[in-house]
Amino acid sequence: MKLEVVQNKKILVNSARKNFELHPLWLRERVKTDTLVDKYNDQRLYDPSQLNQNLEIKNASVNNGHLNIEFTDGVQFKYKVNDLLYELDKKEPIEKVILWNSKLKKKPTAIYKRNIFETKEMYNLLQDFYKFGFVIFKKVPTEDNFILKFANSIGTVRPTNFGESFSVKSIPKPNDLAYTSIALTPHTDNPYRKPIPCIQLLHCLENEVKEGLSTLVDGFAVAEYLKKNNHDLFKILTETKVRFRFVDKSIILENWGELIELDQEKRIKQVRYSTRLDYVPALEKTKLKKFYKARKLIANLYASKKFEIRFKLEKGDLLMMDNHRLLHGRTAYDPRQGNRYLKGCYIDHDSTEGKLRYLERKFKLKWKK
Ligand SMILES: O=C(O)CCC(=O)C(=O)O
Ligand SMILES: [Fe+2]
Repeated sequence: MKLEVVQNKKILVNSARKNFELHPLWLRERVKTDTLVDKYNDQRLYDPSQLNQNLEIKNASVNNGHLNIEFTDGVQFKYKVNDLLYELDKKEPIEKVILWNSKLKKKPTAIYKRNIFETKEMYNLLQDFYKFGFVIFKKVPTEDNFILKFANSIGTVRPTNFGESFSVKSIPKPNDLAYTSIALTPHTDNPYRKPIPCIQLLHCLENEVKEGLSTLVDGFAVAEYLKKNNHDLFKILTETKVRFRFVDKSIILENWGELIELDQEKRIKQVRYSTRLDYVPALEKTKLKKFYKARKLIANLYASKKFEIRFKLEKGDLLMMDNHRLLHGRTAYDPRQGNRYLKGCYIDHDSTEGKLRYLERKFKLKWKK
């Protein structure tokens, strides 16, 4: 990508768009002098919509990696060409998603160390998180509630009515089946919340039982498989909104959504699945017949050996997973064999994306030369 000045006043960029002329106002909005933007936070001190619509470039030249411009309103600024090119070519920080199934060779894993959150390794791990929908950190200190420190070092914890964090262990009179020792079939967490928590962290503090294995499934891979192999049933799952509901003593939470939600470009955006909490609407019989068939098929795919990975969370392991993409579960265990104690919490995609952009800037990754 190249930037050039023509006749002292036209700024042309040559990239995918050949000889693309930059609008003078677009450039003027990006002027960063002390009078126009706050020097402490980079935020504009004026409303750019009020700039003169006929503003033009009076004079421009490129020198030593800088673009010098004088505008017809008298404002002058020296841009770094790289900054402009970077912005013009800016992509989302996230690389391509890699769909996986039970043949996944290597789980994305890292050994935790203090200050990992400030390293290039963390940048790569966050990329892995977006590629695979999960990462496992090993040897995370097993102090109770370390998970909150961990989560707040990436972004900000998202508290719920279960608190800032929650304890996953078998207890009497549980308000959720997670707090028992029975098997949990593949599910996404909390589809009844508005908004649904984006990312779940589960930190294993104790695991002395033989079973209680963790299961993970790539919901996007299953949805893509269904789309390819049974488009009709895929379609009904993308068109039927189901009600999800959680009831406790002092709160009733509800939200509606498709088991497979598509975005405007018809790409898979989010999956929801929780057999414990879903209420199918009373649709016309033939429609429901099809929906039930589709739901059974996707449930079988989620639970199948073709898609599920199964592993034991060891003491100190911390699993971070995308709750909009992956399903998780666990096998049943016998609490008489010993303690099994996980601590969980949620963060949102803002946290991971924000950290990725920050690390990208810190290490000047993807920065145009
Ligand atoms: O016990 C487990 O491994 C998982 C429990 C669970 O599904 C959850 O806490 O969301
Ligand atoms: Fe769960």
